Amino acid sequence: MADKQQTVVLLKPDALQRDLLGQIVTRFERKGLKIVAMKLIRLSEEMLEEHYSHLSDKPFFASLKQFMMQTPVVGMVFEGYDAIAEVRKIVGSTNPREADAGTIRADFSMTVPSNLIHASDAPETAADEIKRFFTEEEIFDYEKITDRYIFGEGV
Ligand code: IDP
Ligand code: MG
Repeated sequence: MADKQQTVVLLKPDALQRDLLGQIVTRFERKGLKIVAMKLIRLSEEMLEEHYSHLSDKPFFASLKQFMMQTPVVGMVFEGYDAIAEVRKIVGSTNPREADAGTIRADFSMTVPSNLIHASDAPETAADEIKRFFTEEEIFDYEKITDRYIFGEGV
């Protein structure tokens, strides 16, 4: 039985400015990933210092933080079997010009700083990011009429 997981996606300011929110969300919906949380978030510098702490010594850190604060971002939690890896697969590599065709980053973007989207990369980071960006009340547990067709026996 595969592992049912939850993972965080942030649609970055470039996705919002370029009116790509709907097209991006559609890609996850059609895969069968369930939206269990969704809201606009105004990111603070403190949140970004934590979220991108692995990049704090990089020369682009300040501009990355500034970029992420230009507009609200759309914060989402998706649920599904192996959701963390499946979402990363749909998102594609960090560099959109190295990402596989058919991924969001390859299909809609050109450069690393404007790669449209964040997705958690491991169970530990997904758990941290859910806590960082969402309260328990903002994460929903509900049945969809399509669950039985999408998940089948859940293998
Ligand atoms: P990821 O978003 O694919 O997980 P990370 O290495 O965690 O990639 O980097 C986080 C984000 O930081 C990237 O999505 C990108 O927006 C930005 N970033 C990473 N490397 C660079 C760089 O070399 N120049 C500018 N921005 C970068
Ligand atoms: Mg990352």
